[in-house]
Amino acid sequence: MKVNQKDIENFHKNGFFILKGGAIVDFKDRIIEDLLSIIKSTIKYSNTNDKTKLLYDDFFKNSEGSQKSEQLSKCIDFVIENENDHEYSSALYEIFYNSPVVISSINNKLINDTLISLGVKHPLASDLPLVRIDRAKYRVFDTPWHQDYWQSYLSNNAIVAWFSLTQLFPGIGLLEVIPKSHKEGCLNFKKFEKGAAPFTLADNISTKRTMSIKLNYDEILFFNSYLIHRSGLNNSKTTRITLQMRYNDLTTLKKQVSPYVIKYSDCVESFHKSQLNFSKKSEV
Ligand SMILES: O=C(O)CCC(=O)C(=O)O
Ligand SMILES: [Fe+2]
Repeated sequence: MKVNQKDIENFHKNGFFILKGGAIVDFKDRIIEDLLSIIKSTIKYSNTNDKTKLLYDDFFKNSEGSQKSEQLSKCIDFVIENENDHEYSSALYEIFYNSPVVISSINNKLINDTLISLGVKHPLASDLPLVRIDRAKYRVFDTPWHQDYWQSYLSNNAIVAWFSLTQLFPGIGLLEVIPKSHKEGCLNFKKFEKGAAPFTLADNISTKRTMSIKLNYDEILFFNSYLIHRSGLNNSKTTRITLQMRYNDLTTLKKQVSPYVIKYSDCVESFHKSQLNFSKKSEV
């Protein structure tokens, strides 16, 4: 699964490269195995009633014979069809981030070697791996035209590795990219008002050359952080689950700082506040 000279040239020319190989199947299967166990535990330890839990349990057991990506699709679709107010799918979006298997997938040799071949001499994580859950026909979280530069702001040659865990087909919302647009460098961006994404490009861009990236299960997309891209619309009946990993380069860092910020979570903050109120009350 070596990256050859032509691949490297095309990556620099077009701003993206697709890596293909059998080892990618094993890599994705391991992540899916973990996501499935998180889905099962989330339902099992929730406060839903025992009858509903049994229903889920039965469904999960019945899906076990299928191929991993199909099993993940079936299970997440079943959860989304049967939940109220995105109760479980919203929780899963938060929890997937905290999986040690997902976090450690950022240190994959195959990905690391590819990054080096594509010009990131000493890869550094610029973010934790993000697991996106894109529900069918749900537009709020679609990402408009943007560059990932604002996430990977420390290196000019930062690269994003993007791949899908569920099967990709045109209606599910393929990632759309504008080949060669990375050559423009960092473009101005502005606040995005129409959805959950924070930013979009400030100025109009030519979208004539837009390409939808259809990846097979044994493929991973690598793209330059300056490449202009956006979410395709998921008009299908099935959820799309994808992963993105972002890397800076230690040898080109503009500043030697960490992009991670330790944050006091809302949950801990409100607990502390309630404790403070409680102790104030008891003093009176
Ligand atoms: O997967 C997608 O639809 C878009 C992902 C993306 O561009 C991002 O999260 O930066
Ligand atoms: Fe992006």
